Amino acid sequence: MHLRIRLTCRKYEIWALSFFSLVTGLYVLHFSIALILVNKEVPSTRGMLYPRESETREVRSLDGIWNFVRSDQANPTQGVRDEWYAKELSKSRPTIPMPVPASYNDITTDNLRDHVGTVWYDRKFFVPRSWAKDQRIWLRFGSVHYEAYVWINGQKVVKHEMGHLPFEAEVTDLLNYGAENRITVMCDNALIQTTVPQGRITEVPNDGGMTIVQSYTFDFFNYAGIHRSVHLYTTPRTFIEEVEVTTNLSKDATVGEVFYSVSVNGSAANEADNVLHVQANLYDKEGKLVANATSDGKLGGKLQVNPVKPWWPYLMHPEPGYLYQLEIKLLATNDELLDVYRLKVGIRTLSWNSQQFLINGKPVYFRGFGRHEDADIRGKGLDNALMVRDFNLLKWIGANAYRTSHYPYSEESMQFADEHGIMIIDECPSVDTENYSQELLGKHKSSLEQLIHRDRNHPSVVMWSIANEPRTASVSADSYFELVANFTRSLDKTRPITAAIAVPNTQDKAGRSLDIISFNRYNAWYSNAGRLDMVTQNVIDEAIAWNKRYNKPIIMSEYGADTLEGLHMQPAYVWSEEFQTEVFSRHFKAFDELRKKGWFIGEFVWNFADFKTAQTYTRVGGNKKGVFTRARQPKAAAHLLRKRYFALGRDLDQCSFPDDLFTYIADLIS
Ligand code: GCB
Repeated sequence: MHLRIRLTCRKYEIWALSFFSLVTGLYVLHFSIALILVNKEVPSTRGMLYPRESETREVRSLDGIWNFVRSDQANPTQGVRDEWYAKELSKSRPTIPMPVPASYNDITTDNLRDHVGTVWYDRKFFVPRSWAKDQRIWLRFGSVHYEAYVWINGQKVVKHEMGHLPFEAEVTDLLNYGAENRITVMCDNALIQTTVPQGRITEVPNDGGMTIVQSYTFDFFNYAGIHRSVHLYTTPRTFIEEVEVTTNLSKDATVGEVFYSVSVNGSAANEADNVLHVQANLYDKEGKLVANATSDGKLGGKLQVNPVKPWWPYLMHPEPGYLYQLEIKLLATNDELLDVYRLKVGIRTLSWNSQQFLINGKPVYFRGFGRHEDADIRGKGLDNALMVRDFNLLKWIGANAYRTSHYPYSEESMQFADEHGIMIIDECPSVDTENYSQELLGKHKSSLEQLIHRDRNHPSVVMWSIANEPRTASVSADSYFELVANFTRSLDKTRPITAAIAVPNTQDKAGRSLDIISFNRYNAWYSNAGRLDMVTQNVIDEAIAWNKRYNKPIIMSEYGADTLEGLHMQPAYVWSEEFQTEVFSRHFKAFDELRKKGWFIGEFVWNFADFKTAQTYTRVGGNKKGVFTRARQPKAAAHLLRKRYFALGRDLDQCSFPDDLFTYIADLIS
């Protein structure tokens, strides 16, 4: 069989050979006329609370060194057909050690980096005898990119499609208690026209005959593997499956309200004479109880906090990121304690209109970054050291926001953003979307459903981004984005919707469906390269045109220039540190003009740090538009940006300057 045919059939085969139903349609035709798209339902996520220990729950990490096998590129389904999951992987193939969490691409010295298709992981673990008692055990993955199939002790457990998002399954009946167990994961990194994001797989000749090539138009490396932590956790038989929280503030911001609603899973919930109820306790940072309530059988209610400390962004208030702890206790009719779950809650309001975006009634001016989860060696694998360093740099430079370009970031980083008062524009993994289809629409909506389910309780999340640089000039984009935006709104009415658009405003068909318009443009780089005299007016003109067309608040969501650290040229020349600094400065001038208009609400540099991309002649070791290097050290422009972000903070939000913001030059200058 030709490789292409095998690959085209691959997903059918895997599904048919394993345990789930059949998916349809792999490659999608390019339609030049508008598609008739139907608003079909997408499956709803359940459960998936971040795994936390409590007096009723235990958590165990399965992170560490796993065994790893790559499939033959030409035969990606062989492992399923030959049932590699039925025994240790090493019995089928020689294995190599592989860290979890991490991308597998940059770990070895051979070309695993460019492998296309399936890879396999397994490891053994012990489950204590005590876990066999009256409780349930769950297996949870923080994320596997792009598609994952999981077995425990050779038994099917779960299949999940979509990178950067968590999934879980109950494994109570599959485990050996007080004994050894084996977990096997097959991961598939192939991106095709109906995955989110889209890619293409082609069969091309090479020196050895024919080979498979993965291509994609988006500008970051398609890192793959078990990217985030793997946990086993216990819950009682009847347990708190979901907690949803929304908040409100009185007009004078002195009284806060926390609305909570809880869903329960388990047999006790179905017993007619057992009216489950919830006791909700809210504690402040010092651990003092500030509000409590007991729900009725509807398992929801309201807590009132008076006086309240609202959640504020970094530099907008002397005490940013204030979080309360919400303790949810699930009780049976006789007040028997069934389950306890605790989460952090920030009390704040969001609102927006055709001019402004406001937090707690105060207009926000975003000063931030587009970023990537990306690092040397570990790729997109969760790395706490890197995460803490990045937040230190964000605070050092005076940023108050970032966009999770171009996919959901780790849950741990969302919690960190809550704590530090960094506002998040939370983006789903739809990047460079084109060739719109019904199947793609379903997956795109599902990615947003999973994202909103995961992140809805984070005070740091202030906006949903439903796409980056989709091809919105096409006729089909019109109804496609209307459906995506309306679906997003139906899931969360408390946050505005944006998308980062790059087509000319005259051609765009998505903006009418958004609440806030974000645009990406590279003046003096992709257009008029090197022409620093062609930045300021172009930025002003384009922002005005977007605002005129849609009468909505405008953000410049990307601008910047590739910069090789250590390359200096005076006068400024492309790729030099002087050039990046000048490009920024010319944009700042435009932004200050635009700010006077009242509807220009934010500036986001592309990018926070240098990052890896696919190999092309336009990229030297990756995309170098970082203000920081990939090793997270500042380029010259970082010092300029820092002065601007703090100057904006002082002007708009009355923050104070850090002591080391200005270097002493002379008595004459202050
Ligand atoms: C863009 C994309 C971003 C790229 C950037 C660039 O417009 O949104 O993903 O990395 O341009 O540097 O080309």
